[in-house]
Amino acid sequence: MFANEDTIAAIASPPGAAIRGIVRISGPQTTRILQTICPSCDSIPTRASRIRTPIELGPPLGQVDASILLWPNERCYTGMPSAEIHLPGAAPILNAALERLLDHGARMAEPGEFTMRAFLAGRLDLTEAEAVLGVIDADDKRTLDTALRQLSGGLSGPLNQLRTELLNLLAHLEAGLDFVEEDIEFITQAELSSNIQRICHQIEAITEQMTSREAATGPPQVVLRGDPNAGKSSLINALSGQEIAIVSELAGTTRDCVERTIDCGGLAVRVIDTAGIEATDDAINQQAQRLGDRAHEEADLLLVCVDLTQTSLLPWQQTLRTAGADSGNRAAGRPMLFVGTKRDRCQTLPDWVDDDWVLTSSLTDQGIANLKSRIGDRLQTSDVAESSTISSTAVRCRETLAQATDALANAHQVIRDQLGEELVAAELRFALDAIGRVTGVVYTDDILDRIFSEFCIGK
Ligand SMILES: Nc1nc2c(ncn2[C@@H]2O[C@H](COP(=O)(O)OP(=O)(O)O)[C@@H](O)[C@H]2O)c(=O)[nH]1
Ligand SMILES: [Mg+2]
Repeated sequence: MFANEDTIAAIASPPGAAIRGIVRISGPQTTRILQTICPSCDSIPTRASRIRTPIELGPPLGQVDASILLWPNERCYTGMPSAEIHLPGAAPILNAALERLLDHGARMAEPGEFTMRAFLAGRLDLTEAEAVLGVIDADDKRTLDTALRQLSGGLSGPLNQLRTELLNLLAHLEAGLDFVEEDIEFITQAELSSNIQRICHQIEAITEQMTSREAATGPPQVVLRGDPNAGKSSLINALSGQEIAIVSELAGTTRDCVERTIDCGGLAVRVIDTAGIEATDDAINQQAQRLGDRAHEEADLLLVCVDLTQTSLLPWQQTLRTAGADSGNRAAGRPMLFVGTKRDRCQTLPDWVDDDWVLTSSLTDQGIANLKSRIGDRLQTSDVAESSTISSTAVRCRETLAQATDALANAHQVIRDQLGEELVAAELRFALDAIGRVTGVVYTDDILDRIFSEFCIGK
């Protein structure tokens, strides 16, 4: 565990050249250390302020102009005196400034230590701290949105609400225990039972929501399916703007699944090209079919590719089409988009094409940008993107929440078996403790270590 009385410092801006860089310092010695490196500053303000002053970085740099944001007391993110020193963003300058702080008594911050102090100071709860990590790590817009939603209390809000309700139930129950001789009842058994059940179901729903997010690690998968020669490999090339899959007029060219991550309307998406669907005796081709089928089953979105020069829809295409129409374009639970290919080769559109179809030509790039935005739209509105939990929180919390629902189920059983209210109260306390561990109302060193060690230094 980190020593909380130390003064810690680190470079807080990302590595690499930038106009400005930030060195952060936090701890009881903050103002004393600043005084020593700001020779021309007569006195350090006692209120939050911005100070423009040269700071002394020693040879060969000498004095460099800095802008210091200072929080001299505990009314700050980390709950103790802190400052951000804004400097020109060159690595030698930032390193020299950090070294000066270390020379004068600060210690190098551990990864995540600033955020951990904010948590210990009650500025953030644990799910919010993990959201800070999510914001730092987010590599696409969707992850960033999720992290930001969590930061604004997406998970802890409902859980804290349930925790308060449980605390109230427990208070009623315990009040009843105090007056057991007088036979005063503060809450009826039936009320207690139904409230416990309701809270239990709500926690289960939250757990389910988190699990769906956890399953969606990595970008959503978009799988190209269709007959041999439908133009799937040409399409992945057109979507990625690169020749990554072999295109040929010979049917059966694609055997391995070729994959590429593509930006679809701000969403990173894994697009996978597969072998054309066909019945076959050839062993290699059979394996290609199995690979294609597996990708199909794991797809978040299927692109059903149909050659627009075809005279009619084939039976399997017809089946998907009907299934799609019946259930909002979902067949066997898979969202799908119908893509007409080789638009440049057909003069008049066939009658089986309707407004839902995306029409493309990989030769002229017609419809390719539209296809990307349609893919982005479909995935952004799907369940995958809805949940407001980042996956590190999901992993940590699922088990703990299961302990809470187990305890509540036990409490319910204890009431039915009339085993006594003391036992019910004990189970409720257990459930409260578990929920508290998720939001960090109750925490252990082990949980803190696990979460904050994932942060980068300076955050
Ligand atoms: N004119 C035209 N030909 C295309 C288009 N897309 C694919 N083709 C041709 O159709 C044949 C099969 O393409 P390919 O991408 O290998 O199909 P796959 O078997 O579904 O992967 C090749 O000869 C391509 O050049 C297109 O948009 N326009
Ligand atoms: Mg192919």
